[in-house]
Amino acid sequence: MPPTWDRIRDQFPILDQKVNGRPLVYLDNAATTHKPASVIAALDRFYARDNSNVHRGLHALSMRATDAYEGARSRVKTFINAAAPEEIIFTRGTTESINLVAASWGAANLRKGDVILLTEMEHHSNLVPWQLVAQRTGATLRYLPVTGDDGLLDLASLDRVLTPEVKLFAFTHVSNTLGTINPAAELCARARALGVTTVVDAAQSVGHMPLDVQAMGCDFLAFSGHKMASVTGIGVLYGRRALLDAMPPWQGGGGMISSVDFHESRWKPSPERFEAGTPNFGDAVALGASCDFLDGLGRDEIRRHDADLAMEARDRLSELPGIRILGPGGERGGLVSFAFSGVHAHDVVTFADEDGIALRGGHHCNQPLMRRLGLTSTVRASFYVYNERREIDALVDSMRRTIKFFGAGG
Ligand code: 7TS
Repeated sequence: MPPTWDRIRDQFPILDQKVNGRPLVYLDNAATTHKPASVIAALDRFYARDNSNVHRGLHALSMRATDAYEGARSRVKTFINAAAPEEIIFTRGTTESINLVAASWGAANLRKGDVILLTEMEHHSNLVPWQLVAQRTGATLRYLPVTGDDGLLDLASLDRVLTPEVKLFAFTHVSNTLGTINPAAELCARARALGVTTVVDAAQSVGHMPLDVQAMGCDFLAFSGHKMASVTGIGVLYGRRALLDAMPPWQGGGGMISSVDFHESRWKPSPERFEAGTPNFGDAVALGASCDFLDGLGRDEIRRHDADLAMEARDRLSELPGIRILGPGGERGGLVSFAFSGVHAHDVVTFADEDGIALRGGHHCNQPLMRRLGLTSTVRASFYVYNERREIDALVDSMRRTIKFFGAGG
């Protein structure tokens, strides 16, 4: 079935179920999205017909599997408008992609006195790897502040923090807690003007909106398949070719060498240099299928759809007593986070589950941001292509029930 908005829910088999006797309302898409039948079928077809190890054999199945794997790389290249397929490295996901840059580029380029610039809204995946490489190299971390509950980056402070000691600027495109869409092209241009290398965490953006790495002007970009209608265990690191060619391997093994001696080896260029061992070719094929699915729906249309739902949810929730809504009052990505005075996020989420609604409650791997905002946790509703307005009705009704039960909100 070609992807269409018409009867879109029918294309996601998992949605057709009841939870606690109520129709499932899945609003935990920032954690992971569901997979359409076309992606599941692509995976099934690959394993049923083409499975074989890639880049190794001269037999028919191995050649078919290699074509499928390299075809997926080309598909991802087009999806984000990279300049060449060699700029697409398959990883396990956003976390591994960022760790790759930190371990390889970081170790080769950072030393004592250098500064790594991050923002206060980073997911732990775009924070802890930099702490580790800072400890190893003697570089230090610095943060671009967030303005407050409206969750914008404090761009007025950028000149103060983006100084000549900064060697790398890593920031998220869309915040997984605030829903803020950061001005990635502007931030990359400001960094580039000072010769600063940029890493963009696109985990929450690439499946929700058009994304063009050349227009954005980033040096590296990381994302995960499972947050964009594809499967777990596959993700991407995009890197500009000149940078990748100058970087040392981060893991050694089969597939990444041009020759090996007892005491030293030579490396292949990117992408093989960074894909030691048998790569996850089956899931890469599924990622290619999810690119087809999302482009079939239209990335502008997806952005509009997800943002409209998130903004409507924000506006309707803001009418509830005792609620604190985080993130921008204007345009935002497809999610909304909130907190009730006097009710723990875990209680809210447990109550919602009784109503068949899947929400997330906690710190969302944003502990420093939570501290900055004076919170320990929030409740988060996050939307994707199959969500509908009536699910916001269900969410608001459930939140009303929670407030009534806990006597919260005054
Ligand atoms: N960066 C951002 C902005 C994220 O939201 C996440 C996952 C990651 C990185 C890590 O992605 P992974 O696929 O490597 O794990 N975010 C969430 C979330 O908000 N709830 O569960 C996972």
